[in-house]
Amino acid sequence: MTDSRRTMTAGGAIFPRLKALGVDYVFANSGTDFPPIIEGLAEAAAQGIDLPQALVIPHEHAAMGMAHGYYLMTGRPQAVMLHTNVGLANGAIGAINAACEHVPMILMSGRTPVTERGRFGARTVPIGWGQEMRDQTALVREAVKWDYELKFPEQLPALLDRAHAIAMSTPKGPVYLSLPREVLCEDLPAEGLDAPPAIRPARSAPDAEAIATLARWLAEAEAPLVIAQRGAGDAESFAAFAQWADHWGIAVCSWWATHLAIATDHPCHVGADPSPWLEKVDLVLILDCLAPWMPDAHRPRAGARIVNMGPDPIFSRFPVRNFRSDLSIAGETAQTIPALIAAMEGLARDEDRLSSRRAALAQASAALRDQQAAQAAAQGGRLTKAHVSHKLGQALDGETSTVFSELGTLLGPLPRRDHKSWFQEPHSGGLGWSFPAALGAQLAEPDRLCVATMGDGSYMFANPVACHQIAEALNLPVLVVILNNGEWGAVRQSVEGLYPAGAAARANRMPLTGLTPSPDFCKVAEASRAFARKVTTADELGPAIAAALAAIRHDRRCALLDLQVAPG
Ligand SMILES: Cc1ncc(C[n+]2csc(CCOP(=O)(O)OP(=O)(O)O)c2C)c(N)n1
Ligand SMILES: [Mg+2]
Repeated sequence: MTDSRRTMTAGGAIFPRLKALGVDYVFANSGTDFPPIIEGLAEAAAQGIDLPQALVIPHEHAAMGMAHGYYLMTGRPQAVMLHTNVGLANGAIGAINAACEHVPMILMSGRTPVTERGRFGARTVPIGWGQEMRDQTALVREAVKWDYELKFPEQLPALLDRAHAIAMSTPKGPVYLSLPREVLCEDLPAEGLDAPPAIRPARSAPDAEAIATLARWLAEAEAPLVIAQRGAGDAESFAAFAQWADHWGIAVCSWWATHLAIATDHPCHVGADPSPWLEKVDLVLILDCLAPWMPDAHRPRAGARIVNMGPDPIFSRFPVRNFRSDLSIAGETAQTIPALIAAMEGLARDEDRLSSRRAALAQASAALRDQQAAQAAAQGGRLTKAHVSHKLGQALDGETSTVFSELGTLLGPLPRRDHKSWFQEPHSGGLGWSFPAALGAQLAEPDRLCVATMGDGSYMFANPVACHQIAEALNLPVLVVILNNGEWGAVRQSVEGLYPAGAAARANRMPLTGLTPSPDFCKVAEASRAFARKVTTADELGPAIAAALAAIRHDRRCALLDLQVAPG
């Protein structure tokens, strides 16, 4: 309990208020704007006030990635506290990723002192002048749902309540609060900082009439297809969705899925390629997809009904997104799916049609898995992304695990079955995400096996020295699997896609895509006393994964595998 007679610095008051809002950790990277925050935090801790744990995170991009991963595991609000404009700039990619994936977080950074003298907290070092900006918030404004700069200390609790409510309202996302040092240095009463949130977040419920229409359309459809990118909601709605797809014989496609919506070996899962299905289906339910297909290459059948459903079904924040929507249904997926399933109960069913549809889907889905198994076979002892995915899948079988993939292992060749078992890099593509996201997930669930798989480029974007330091300091034994092809393969493939017979594709070494000489990534991991092993042949892979898992289980050490894969 906070004491009504006491005061504390506004900087310190941030922490008890965040605790009351349900924040477990503050991912922090401090600077000269932090004295009132650090002093207030120490004071509050000494007084036995209930606080979130404040963690030193030695790179802002890692702090943002950890908050992202922690949210994916828990669904709880996140807080990240950075240093003025420069820390905020380093965290900006994380804000862009969080915005794209609807990850709620209260992002804060100090504001360099406004005053030059004569006020407590005024500028004391030249960076007070050097870090001043006319509009610091501009660094992240496009990525956040709301922003504000604290003006008076007594505003702080109410502003945090508002920030939290906006971040957690549908569609969720990051918000930003700028914190000038002089204001943080002022005192405010400690009383009431532990009161419950003053503003509850608004959760959009799906419109019942629209749900009834969709239910009718789906029941009537000859060949319906769901394209799902951001999962199927929570554990219950995920399970219900799988049963529903089977019950109604509905194809589910995971084109560029960042979350798992359905088990990869579910008989209705038709894989990641929508093209063969789009041509024949008469209804497409786009379930929380920013870009459900590639308009340049894919075309839904003429006359097919197209429905967009998700927290923001028409993605109003994005300037250009012109996928047709005959029906748009807003709501959190964990609510819209059960509502849809309930609305379809009792609707007329043509059992013969449904069972032949189910059988055709099961056949297509099995054929896809056979094809993936053939691709995943070791090719002359060389490692490929598909083979690594297959072997990792075998090793993870029976484990409660989550794989974060960033140009890493492939969904399908790596079977995934559970809600929260698979996350792929956000569509905003701010690389360096999977390693810190796995660290955040591990912090949330210490007993889960958290795996970060990524390309060699993505590993370097993650500020690996900082991430390994965090893994050791916070005892987060994640498995890091680098699919090291010595290049930015995605960039090379993109050039080859646009200019297949061009000069760059024909060059011995394509410009601006090579990453050789490849660093000895094992030494980077070993610098923070992680287990590390480099693997060059397919034969070595199984034993290396087993040894890495043993180091994680028995010593609770972070483990890294540097896998020399063939260019894709
Ligand atoms: C922060 C950031 N910088 C640059 C890019 C552009 N980019 C997209 S994919 C890619 C290459 C990724 O290389 P790697 O992780 O090694 O995977 P690979 O394509 O080789 O499998 C780059 C540089 C990006 N998405 N994000
Ligand atoms: Mg690479």
